[in-house]
Parts: sequence; structure tokens; C-alpha cells
Amino acid sequence: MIPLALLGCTGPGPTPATPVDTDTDTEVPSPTPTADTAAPAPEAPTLLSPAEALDLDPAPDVLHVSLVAAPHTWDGVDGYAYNNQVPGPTLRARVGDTLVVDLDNQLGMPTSIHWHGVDVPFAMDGAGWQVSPVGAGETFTYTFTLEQAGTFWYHPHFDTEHQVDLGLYGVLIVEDPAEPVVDSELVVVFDGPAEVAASEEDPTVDPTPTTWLVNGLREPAWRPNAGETVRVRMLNASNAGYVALDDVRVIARDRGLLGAPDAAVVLAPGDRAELEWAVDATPLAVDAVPWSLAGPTVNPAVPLFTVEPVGASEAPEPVAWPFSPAGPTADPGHTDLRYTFTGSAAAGWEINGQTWPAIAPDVVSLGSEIILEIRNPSPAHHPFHLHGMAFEVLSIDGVPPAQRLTEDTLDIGVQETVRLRIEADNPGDWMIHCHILPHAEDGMMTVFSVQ
Ligand SMILES: [Cu+2]
Repeated sequence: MIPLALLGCTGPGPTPATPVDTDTDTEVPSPTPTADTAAPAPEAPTLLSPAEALDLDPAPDVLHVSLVAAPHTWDGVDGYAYNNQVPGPTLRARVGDTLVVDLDNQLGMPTSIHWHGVDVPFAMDGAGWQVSPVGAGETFTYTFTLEQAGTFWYHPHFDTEHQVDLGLYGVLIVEDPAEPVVDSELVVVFDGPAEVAASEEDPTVDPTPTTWLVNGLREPAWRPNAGETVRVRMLNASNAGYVALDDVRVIARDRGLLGAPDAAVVLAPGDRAELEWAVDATPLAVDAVPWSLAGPTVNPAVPLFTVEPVGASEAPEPVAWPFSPAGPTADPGHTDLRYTFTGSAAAGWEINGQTWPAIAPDVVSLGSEIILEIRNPSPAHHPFHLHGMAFEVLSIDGVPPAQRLTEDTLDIGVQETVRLRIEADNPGDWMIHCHILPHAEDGMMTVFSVQ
């Protein structure tokens, strides 16, 4: 194990996150070993990508997998898992492929699978307005075509706060063969330890995790080869925690490659982002920038994982990603639909004064362009998530983004006003909700009905 004192963020490549501060007294003191008493420090577990699902169909354009949702003990908790692994198996397909997933529900309670970020037909969404879940002991086959490249994920959309918290989530990667192939990939899923109990019993308990699991492990060590370029695909599967990273090279967000790389990212619950990671020989610690439901904080940085490069090679040159810079669409000025997020932990959370399931769906016409304005006068951030369609961010507090930003999950800060453009091209009664799952469970959900 590399002593903390050797860790730092001084390499020439992208230097993720906060460097370990070596000149304060807040670090874990390094015991001075003596020949007789020193026990070797336990080696940190190695951070590896979650195992990928086996393809049951030999056809090159079909990915057919089996997912068994069942009880599973992990991180010392009696939780759940898909195929006995947390995160669940990564599903890797290509644009244009057909995905076929046989879900076998062995949980002893109803469940479903929602394909977060994927524009699926409504019947395959795993969620919705008055839609039945898959019953205990039953099976269901999800099948649809994958039309968009990017890093997506899957999770239950029934008893969501409880089932996701206890381990039911996995990553869906849709590759675009036109994109450059780099030396390797790392799939990283951030999650808090089982978070539900405390905030379920007392909703005023801040549900933000203070420790993180990375691919189910506590402070694992990533051991990549120095000199390699790694495409790091990240998912925040936490119920309520934010992972903020500075000094990184962000190449993609929710809906695939960006128009230009970015240097920082905040992953709200449900968000994905991808990094280009040029590995040099410098060990470092990756910490999350302090963040809370109210935004950036002065709390201590939270350790995520360490990087212990193998070899002495220098960082490689940047990859020539096919970025296609495009500015945001001009805001047409009118507003078709308004959502106001209100409430508090003590009083409950609402959209337009309505609490799920006592809501009236907002109905829009298939094929129309909808300009949506969201205001958040409540005292907490709320990651806005729309099912079935992506949306473009027109402005945040009146300021258009620096580049065209297409998302399916967007954090709305305290007192922020966000304007979005939705092409309502997918018929169905689509869920709209906050992706802080205790907020959603508490009623912060509504329906965007495209007819
Ligand atoms: Cu919320």
C-alpha cells in the first residue's frame, strides 16, 4: 500500500479530484513501524469494472441477457443483487443493437427494470402512470432497440428507494463504433452504503452519504498501467449523494460525447459522465469535492479510491475524440409548461403543489416542441429526471450553457430557474421526478404525457 504521504496530484495528465493535503494535521497518521510489532497494512481491494453480462444470442446485433433479481448479502448488509453481483452485470452493446433482457424476479416482492436514459417504447420503461410491476416469482422480457450511444443504467422503478439502495443497479454501455478505441475502459459506480433506513424512519435526517462505495468496495485501489489512456465511465447510483470531481477531463455526460471536453463535473443521483484518464506514474487519491443537498459545502472531502499506477511511463497524448462543438439552441422565449419544486424534508416534497400519486398528468402533443421552465425555491437541490426522452438545457438562471447540453438528468440548484427544450417524440405517460429517491418516494413525481 502506498503511504498517504506519497500521494499527490502533480502529474501532467488529468489529475482527478482533490489532492491529498499533506501539510495539515487532518491526515491519518502513519504509524512508525518497528521490526517486531509492525503488521503489514492490509492491501486495498483492487478496483475493477463490474463483470459484464453473458450474451445468450450469437447474432452480432442482438444482446440477450438474463438478469435474476434476488436477495444477496454485500457490504455486510442483507441486500439484493442482479445475478449475485453489486453493481449488477454491465450490459455492453452497440448503437442499433436490439437488447433483450429476461428478468427473473426472485426478490419475494414486485419489481421492475427502468432503463435510465434510454429512449424505450413506453411498455418497456419499467415505470409509469398506473403500470403494473413484475410480480414476485414472475418473469418479464424487456426488448428494444438501442438508438443512442452513451453510458446508461438500469434499476428498479418499483419500491425504488428501497430496492436501488440495497443493490439493484447496473450499467448499460452503448458503443458507437465510430468513436476511438482507447487502451482500456473502467466502469465506476458510486453508491452510498445502505442509506434508506435512517431517512425512512426520520425524513429530516440528511440522506446524503458520508462514505462512498465504489463498485461496492470501500476505498479500493485502481491499478492501471502508467502510459495508458483509460475511458472511465461513471455512474452515481446513490439515493441522495453527490459526487463532485475537479481537474478532470470530462468527455461525455448523460447522452454521449460532449461538443468539447470539460474540466469538472458534479454527478447528481442518476447522472453519468465519462472521463478520459491519461495515466502517468504518480499515485494519487481521488476524493469527492465536498457537496451536500444544499450545494458545495466546507465539509471534508470524501475519499473515493486511490490510484496506484503500475510502471513508470509518462501520461499519453490526448485522444482525438470526434467532438462536434455546437452552441445551445436559441431560447424561443415562450413557456409551454412550468414546474415549481417546493417543500422541505419535514413537510414533504411537491411539484406544482401536487404529491404523487395524487397528480394530474400534463398532456402534450406527439411531435411538439415543449419549452419547460423549472423553478426551485425549495431549500434543497433536486436532480430533474425525465423518462422516455432527452432534453436540451436552454439556460440556467438565464445563462445559456457554453455548449449544447443534452441530458436526461439535470441537477436543479437551490433558487435556480432552468429552461429546457423537449422534443416530445415518444408517446407514453412518462415519469418526471426528482432523482433523490427519498424525495421521489415522498411524492416529488409527476407525469409528462405525450399523446
Ligand atoms: Cu429532490
